[in-house]
This record gives sequence, structure tokens and C-alpha cells, in this order.
Amino acid sequence: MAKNVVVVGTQWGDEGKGKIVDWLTDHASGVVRFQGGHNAGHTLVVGDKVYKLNLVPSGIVRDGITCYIGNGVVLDIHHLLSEIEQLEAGGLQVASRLKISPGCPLVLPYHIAVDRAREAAKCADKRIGTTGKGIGPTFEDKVARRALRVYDLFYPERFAEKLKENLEYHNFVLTQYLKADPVDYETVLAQALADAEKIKPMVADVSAELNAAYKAGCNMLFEGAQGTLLDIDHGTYPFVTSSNCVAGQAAAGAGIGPGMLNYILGITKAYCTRVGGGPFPCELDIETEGTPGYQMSQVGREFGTVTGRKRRCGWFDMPALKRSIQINGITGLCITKLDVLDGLKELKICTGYRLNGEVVDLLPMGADDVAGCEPVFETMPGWSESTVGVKSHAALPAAAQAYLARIEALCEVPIDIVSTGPERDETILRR
Ligand code: 2SA
Ligand code: MG
Repeated sequence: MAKNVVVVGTQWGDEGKGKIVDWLTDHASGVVRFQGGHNAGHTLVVGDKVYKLNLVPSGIVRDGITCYIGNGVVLDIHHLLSEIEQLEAGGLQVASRLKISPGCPLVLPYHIAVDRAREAAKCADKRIGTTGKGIGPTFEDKVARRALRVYDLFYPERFAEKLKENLEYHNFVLTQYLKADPVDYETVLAQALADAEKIKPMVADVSAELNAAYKAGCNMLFEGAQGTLLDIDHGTYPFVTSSNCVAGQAAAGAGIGPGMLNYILGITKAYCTRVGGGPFPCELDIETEGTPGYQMSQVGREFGTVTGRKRRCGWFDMPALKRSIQINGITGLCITKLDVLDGLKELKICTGYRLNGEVVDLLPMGADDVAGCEPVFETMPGWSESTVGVKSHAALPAAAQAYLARIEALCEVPIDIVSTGPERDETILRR
């Protein structure tokens, strides 16, 4: 039987999922995206080339891997086409290896306009800090049952009619409610229909193909985007993205049964980052030179892949990880960017929060309670040696081994993989 692996971020995204998905492709025939959209930014380093992917699954950088975009992804086809064009200009074969579900809701220019106008209309502390890619408004359309989906593109008259209706609604919101400019119908229609012709050859029954591949014994990787704590249901609501980022979504967002998900790999950075608004209990100052937060930000190159924004940084947050393990049913963890902590005198692990006079060890639900959490820290010695590119557990400094062991003991899930650099071979497989 095939073994399907789901790779999810256990924090607020940018845990380094792309690199691990790439590393695991040696044992897979396909990589599947099942949620999010082009708000995702996955960075891959292959030799002297750096690839930044938004919609195309990370498997594309390796020959022979088929890539799937499942129905759970909201699709800006114009963005997808330019991403494909760029990757192909760099010498990769993309279009012939990419399969797109006809059920993906379309991100259209008015979603982007609404997303941006809505953020601009909010006062600073209420802003979600979205990527401005129209993700929220597209998922709203999906749930409101008015979204245009990929298959609509292939019936131009029907598409034109549905688009008109949709745009009337969105232009009303834009002009009357958000006091922003309307979006032009003819421009959107012409662009969408022109793009439709180009993506048509890539549209396939992803659900049927994945089911057939499973029966044929082909291993698939399900590549999560963003992170568990940005999940629309379980994250720090309302400071979340608009899709389910948890492992269970791999089934619904690709059109397979949950029994076909055999191993859930949780990617966890050795510290925490968050980009955008919302509560972040273990947050550190990242601006003052010489501080741990500054080191995380600079050495970790913590800047948004999509927006270039500085990511906020903080100490390892165990109550958040424990919640994440619970929601995803994590089988094993992969700790990434351990090397970023090299040289810090001491390290802190948040083991619980003080909340309303009690100490809790699980992230509470919703942004308001999370904002009220005061972290309780445990301090451990750091290490002075470099761990960059270390390839075996035994070669890690004793203090780094102790840090990993403490994380493992607190969360009660095995750390199966440790990543010590962006390159594929800078990885320790522990089991
Ligand atoms: P949105 O655009 O509606 O999904 O934004 C809602 C919140 O979700 C956060 N979000 C992300 N957080 C981390 N990484 C993401 N991808 C890019 C990256 C982000 C970037 O890989 O660096 O470039 O800024 C991502 N996508 C969405 C977002 O910050 C909001 O808090
Ligand atoms: Mg990212």
C-alpha cells in the first residue's frame, strides 16, 4: 500500500515546510497542495538556485514528480500562469507536470481589491495584516456559494453571466461600503477568458487521480501552507487566514478519504515567528542589536516571502505546539532552523501561560484569550558551536541535543527530523 505523508506547519507559518517537502520527494511520486492560495511563500534552495513558490507545489523542482493543486486551494490563475512562466524560464518543466482541480474557487481582481480596501479601512490594531492577495474574500465567496470555480472558465457565456452578478455585489461593497474604486467588468472577463485557454490543458480530476495513485502504491506528499495557528477554525481567530491549515484538510481539500493519510509530519521552527497582526505570547524585541530576537530575525532571515514584511520572532512556545499536535494528530516532528540559535547564551522554552490567575499548558481558543496569556519560561543553556549543516544527531553539541530532548519530553511526540540548513542534505533523520 502507498504511504501518504501530510506536511503541516505547527506554528504561524514559515516553519520551513518547503525544504522538507523537497527532501521527502525522493520517496514520493507526487506533491499535493490542499488549502490556501498564493498567500503561501515556499522557499527552496537547490544547489545555487533559490526558488520561491506560491501556488506551484514544491515537488516541481524535482524531475518526474507530478504536482497537484486540489480543490481546497483558491486559485489566482493569472498569478499561477506567471509563476509557471518564471519557473519554465529557469529551465523547469512545469505545465506538463501540473494538475489542477476543476473545483478550485477563482481569486479574481475584485477579491484583491476588497482585501486591500478592507485592511486599509481598519484601524491599525484591528488589521489582520493580510498578504493582500484576495484570499479572505475568495473564501467568503466559496462559503457563500457564489464563487466562480475553475470549471466555470470553460463555459464563457455562463462565466460572463456569473461574473456580472458577482462583480455587481463586490463593486457595491467596494464603492458604497469601503469607499474604494470599482473593478471593471470587461477587463476582468477578458483576462480570465484569455488565461482560461492557457490553463485548460492542466485541469484534471485530481481526486480521481489521487485515489488511483494510492491504489497503485504511489506515495504522495500533501504540502500544507501557512500554519496550524493561522487555521480559520483553530487559530488565533480573527487573526488567521481564511482556510483550514490543519492536516485533516488534506483529505477534504484534495478529494480523498482521511484513511489515506498515513503519517502527519509537523514542521516546527526551533523558535517562533509570526507575520501579520494578532497575539504572539512569546514575542521578543527584534530591533535591538545583540538581543535573541534580533538574532532570530537576522540570522534566520525572517522576512515574508510574499510581502517582504519583517516577521515577528519569539521563544519556543510549547502550549501552542501542544495544541497544534492535538489538532493535527501529529505522528512525528521536524525541528527546523536549529542553527539560527547557535551562539545564544541561554534559550527559553515557554512551558505554560498565566491566564486569568491560572497556569495553563495549552493555547486557548481565540485571539482575546491568547492576548491575555503571559508566558511561563524554562531556561536552558545555549551552545557556542555552529550547527549549520550538521548531518547526525551525535555531531550536535550536547546543549543542542538537550534542547531537542526537552522539547520532545514536553510535547510527547518524537522529533523524527532536524533541519540544520536550507540545503537538502543539511538534514538529520533520527528514526
Ligand atoms: P491572508 O493573506 O488573508 O492569508 O492573511 C491572513 C493572515 O495569515 C497570515 N499569512 C501568512 N503567515 C505566514 N506566511 C505566509 N506566507 C508568506 C510567507 C507571507 C508573507 O511565506 O512569508 O510574505 O508575508 C502567510 N500567508 C498568510 C498573514 O500574515 C495574516 O496574518
Ligand atoms: Mg512561507
